[in-house]
Amino acid sequence: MSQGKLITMDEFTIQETRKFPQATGELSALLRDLGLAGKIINKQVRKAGLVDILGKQGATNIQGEEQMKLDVYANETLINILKNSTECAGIASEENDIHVSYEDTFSANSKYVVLFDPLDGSSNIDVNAPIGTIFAIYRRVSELGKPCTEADFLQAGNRLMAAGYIIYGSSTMMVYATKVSVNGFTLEPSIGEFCLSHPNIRIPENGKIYSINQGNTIKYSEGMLSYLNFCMENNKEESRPYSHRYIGSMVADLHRTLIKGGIFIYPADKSSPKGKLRLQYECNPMTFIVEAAGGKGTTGYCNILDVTPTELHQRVPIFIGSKNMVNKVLEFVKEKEAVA
Ligand code: AHM
Ligand code: MG
Repeated sequence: MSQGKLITMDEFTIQETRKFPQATGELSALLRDLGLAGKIINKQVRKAGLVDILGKQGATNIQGEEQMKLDVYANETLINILKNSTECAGIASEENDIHVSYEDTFSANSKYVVLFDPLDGSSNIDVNAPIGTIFAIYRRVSELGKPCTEADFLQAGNRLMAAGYIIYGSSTMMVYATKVSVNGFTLEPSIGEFCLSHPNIRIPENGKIYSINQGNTIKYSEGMLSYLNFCMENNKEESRPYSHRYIGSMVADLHRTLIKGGIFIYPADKSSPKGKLRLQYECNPMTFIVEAAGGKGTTGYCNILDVTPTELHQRVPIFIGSKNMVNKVLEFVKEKEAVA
C-alpha cells in the first residue's frame, strides 16, 4: 500500500477501468459483487467452529433460519448476489449439476456469465485450514436479450475475461486477474473493505516447493514417479533443496505458489485417469491467474487454457506454477503419462 493510504478494491478497479476508454464498467461492477459475496461468506466461515453452539446443519437458529452447511451457504450466497447483479446473465457452480440462467430482463441483457467453486477445499473446514472461493468470468456467446445457454459455460479458458479467488486464511484476501495484471486485496475488517495489499503480483520463475498428494504415489505413472524421485534426490543437494508442502486446499496451495514460487500438481492417476480437479471451476481460473502473473499451467500435454470443455464438470490433470518448474516436470511426464 503506497504512502500508508488505503486503496479499496473498488477504487482500484475503477482506476484500472479508466485506462480503457471503451470499458463500460460492467466487469468492475461484477468484481464488486463477487467481493461482496466473499465478505458474506467470510463472515460465516469465521463462525465455523461455533456451529455446534449456534446449531448444526438442519437445525433452526434463534431467528428461525435453518443452519446450512458452509459450502451450501456459499453456493446460495453467490447465486443470489449474482442474480441481483445487473451484470451477470447466469452462473455454473461446482455444486450444481447444470447451469442457472437468470431469466429477468436485466440479466438477459447482461454480457457476462460466471463459473465458480463456492468453497473449495471444504473438507478442511473441520481442521481450521484455509479454504477459498474460486471464480471465472466469461463474456457470453449466446444472443443478448435472451437467457444464456450451456455454450456460454463451455468456453475454453483462453476466452476468460477475468478470474480470481477469495482465500479465507489467517486473513481474508481477494486476488483477481485480468489479462493485464494480477492484484491482491486484503480484507480490512474495521471498514469491511478489500484493500490493495499485493499490487501487480508476479510469480517467481523458479521455486523450491513442490506440492502434490504424495500419498497417492502408488497410483502415479512412471513419469510422475521419476519426477518425484528427482525432487527428493535434489533434497540431498544442499545447493538446490526442494521442500514438499501440501495443504490439500487448492486455493491455499496455489496462493502460496503464486507468492513464493513453486509447483502445484494434481496429476492423472490409476484411479482418476482424468485427474481430480475441475477444468471450469478450478483449473482454468487458476491457470488464468498464474499465467497473468508470469507462470504456466498445463495438463501435461497442452496449456490448460487451450482445452475446449465438452461438459460442465470436466476434470483435467494439472501442473501449475513457476514457469521453470513446470517446464522441468514436463521433461518427465510428457510422452510417459499414459493414463492421462
Ligand atoms: P473440493 O472441490 O471437493 O473441495 O476438492 C478439491 C480439493 C482441492 O482444493 C485440493 O487441491 C484437492 O481437492 C485435494 O485432494 P486430495 O485430498 O485428493 O489430495
Ligand atoms: Mg473444488
